[in-house]
Amino acid sequence: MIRMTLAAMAVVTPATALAQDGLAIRDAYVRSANPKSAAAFMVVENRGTGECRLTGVSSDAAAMVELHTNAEQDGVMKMQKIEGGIAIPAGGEHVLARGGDHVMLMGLTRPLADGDAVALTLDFGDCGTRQVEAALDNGRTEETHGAQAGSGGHQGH
Ligand SMILES: [Cu+2]
Repeated sequence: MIRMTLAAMAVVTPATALAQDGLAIRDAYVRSANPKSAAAFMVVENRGTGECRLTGVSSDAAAMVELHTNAEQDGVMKMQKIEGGIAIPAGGEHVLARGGDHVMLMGLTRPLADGDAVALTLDFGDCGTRQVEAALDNGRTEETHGAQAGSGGHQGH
């Protein structure tokens, strides 16, 4: 029995280790339309050989942090909590952008001003955690990820 367990671990461990080394987060920034809440956006890249799943985010800057997406409901775009996390495939990336998936910060411990940095801890489950600092930038336009433009009806971010 012990021999079988060791063999199984030998198969699983290398892929996991590579995946941990392969996560990169770029273009992180925060928008805040009111003193109570904010939304964080970023690109999560997985250069590893195994899938990683963003299961949750925590921050000292807010009482509650959730993964949200926008989905059309009865012709209106509405924010919804993402259940089960966001999978980032090996060799792929996931874009959190305005009008789409985002990190929602609710109950800000203090209002944010332009340039204020928010520290986020991203929990990737088996792939470990990552720290990212995202500065508030309400004037930012999403020229690099224009696919989200024109989705409309998304007030408050
Ligand atoms: Cu939201």
